[in-house]
Amino acid sequence: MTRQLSLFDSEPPETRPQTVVPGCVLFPGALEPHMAQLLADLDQILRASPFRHMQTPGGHSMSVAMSNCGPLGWVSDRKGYRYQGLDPLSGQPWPSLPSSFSELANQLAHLAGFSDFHPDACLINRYAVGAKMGLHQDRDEEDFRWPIVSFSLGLSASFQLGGLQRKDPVQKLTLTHGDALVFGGPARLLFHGILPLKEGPAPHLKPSPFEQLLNRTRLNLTFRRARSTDSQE
Ligand code: MD3
Ligand code: FE
Repeated sequence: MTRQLSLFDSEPPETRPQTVVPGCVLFPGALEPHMAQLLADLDQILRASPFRHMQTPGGHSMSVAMSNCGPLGWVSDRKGYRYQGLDPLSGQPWPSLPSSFSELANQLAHLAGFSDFHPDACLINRYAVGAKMGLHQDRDEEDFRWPIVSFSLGLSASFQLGGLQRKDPVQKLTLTHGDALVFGGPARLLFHGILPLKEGPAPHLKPSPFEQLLNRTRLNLTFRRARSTDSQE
């Protein structure tokens, strides 16, 4: 028996997709060929809907600054967590989701075994040194059959991946500039978080002000299907 030929067989082993746990696939460096376009598009999005520190329902300010693009954006305030079509800062719709982003997220989801993923929300997280995201589950979406796709840019972070209960043991994974991750199926409701960001070696970037930001910070994009596709597609 010969095993199935993979698209990635000609690549060095460190850039091949890795299944971290069932339903969670890491694509090391998968964003690298698309980096210039991704960063140019992001720069434009953030001019229209800049990063802001949202309030938690408990009244604390999050250490991670956030923005969104796409038909829906994730927001948090004293009233709770939800997806909404308008940016509360501008009162305008969130910037549109560039097709270059959604096509790449769709391809990676497909390679991880999730076909026909059409995200309607992209949350953009910005971590300065010291910023963190505590262990949590992503449960604000209507249909957990859709995966979440994550793009990591800038400084490396220590990602924690746990189980279906908060008390379950966690494994650590380093996410670096250019990595993509897909979480679906049995991994979709796993607890996860980001340890406080440390200063670190800077990725290779152009001298433009936006790219230089990535020498001091980490950005993470998560592509989500917030509203169910049942009865509309
Ligand atoms: C595992 N963001 O925005 S992305 C988030 O790096 C979030 O900013 C982190 O967790 C970050 O909600 C981690 C990786 C990720 C995203 C969604 C998941 C991991 C996940 C959903 C289920 C399980
Ligand atoms: Fe999350």
